[in-house]
Amino acid sequence: MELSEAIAELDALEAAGLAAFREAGSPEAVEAARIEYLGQKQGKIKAAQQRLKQVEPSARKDYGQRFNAVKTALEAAWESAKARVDRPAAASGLDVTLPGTPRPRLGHRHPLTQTADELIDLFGRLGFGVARGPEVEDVFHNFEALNIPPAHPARDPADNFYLSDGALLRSQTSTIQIRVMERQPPPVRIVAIGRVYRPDAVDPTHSFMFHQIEGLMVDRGVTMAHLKSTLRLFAEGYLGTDVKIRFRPSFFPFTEPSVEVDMLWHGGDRWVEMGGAGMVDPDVLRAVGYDPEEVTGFAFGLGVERLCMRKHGIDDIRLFTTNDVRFLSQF
Ligand code: FA5
Repeated sequence: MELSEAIAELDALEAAGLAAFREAGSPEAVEAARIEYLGQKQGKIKAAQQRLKQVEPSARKDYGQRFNAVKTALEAAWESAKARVDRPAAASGLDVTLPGTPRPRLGHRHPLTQTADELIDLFGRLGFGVARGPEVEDVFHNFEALNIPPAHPARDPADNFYLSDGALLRSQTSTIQIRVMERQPPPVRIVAIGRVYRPDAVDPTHSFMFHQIEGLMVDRGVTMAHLKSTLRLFAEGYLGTDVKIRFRPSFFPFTEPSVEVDMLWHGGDRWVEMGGAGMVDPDVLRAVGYDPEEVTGFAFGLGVERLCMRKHGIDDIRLFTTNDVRFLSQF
């Protein structure tokens, strides 16, 4: 074979091979071009190499040189085609060095929801299960079963949100004590968290809607000592071991004796009431069918907003309901 003819074939092979790799748009197409041109068995480069034997011996050196150049060019074209189809984003003109789109801002649970979960968790570790009750209550559960007779000032329409037909928005979570005891025999050890409603004048520590966490423990031999140590353990667990709380004698129609529990407020210059508590009145136990000669119990009802405020140094209860993200995003 004439050298010029053989070289012309190599030129044509190079041009066709380069075009094939340039036009291959997918990993499959690149692989097909590789097999066609660079394949070990039947590739066109292999065939061109074998053609060396047909070239006159004196021209083999020139043919060999040109052959090596074509082979190197096709291998390089294969490498760059591979890199191109492996990175389609780069080939499509996407500039990966541009600043990204900001991640969407995720919301989170309201501080009071977080507080409720923490309180339930803490009392859970002290052995208290969780109970629930309705926010729209009847007069029986909100007052009567709690020893609050019809003429009692706590029933005053000015102090409650009455709806129709002897129903009202519950003014305390103590209603749940009754509902739990109606449902199950002793022993009982539960907490219940929920909203309560009172037409109180609003100030930094009072709202007309707030949350209470109610606790109830009824069993043989439950005493005031159990109540005090439970509340102290809870306060230290939630507010830290350096918290200062104090118990004051008080009165509730459904507990005897009764106490109020205060916590030293942030700043340390005044006491704020955390909740009410006491030993469940024997009449209340009797009304739900428990035998006060057999079992005794304690109950407490604590203000959830105030606990959260004391823990996080919040100075105004209204912040919980004004939906200011500068406040909410801190939790
Ligand atoms: C009661 O509601 C009783 N049911 C508590 C109780 C339960 C006593 C079981 C005995 C046995 P009191 O009205 O004091 O008690 O309210 C309890 C707590 O709720 C208060 O100490 C305070 O922390 C919170 N609280 C009361 N009123 C408001 C209000 N307007 N805004 C925010 N928190 C309040």
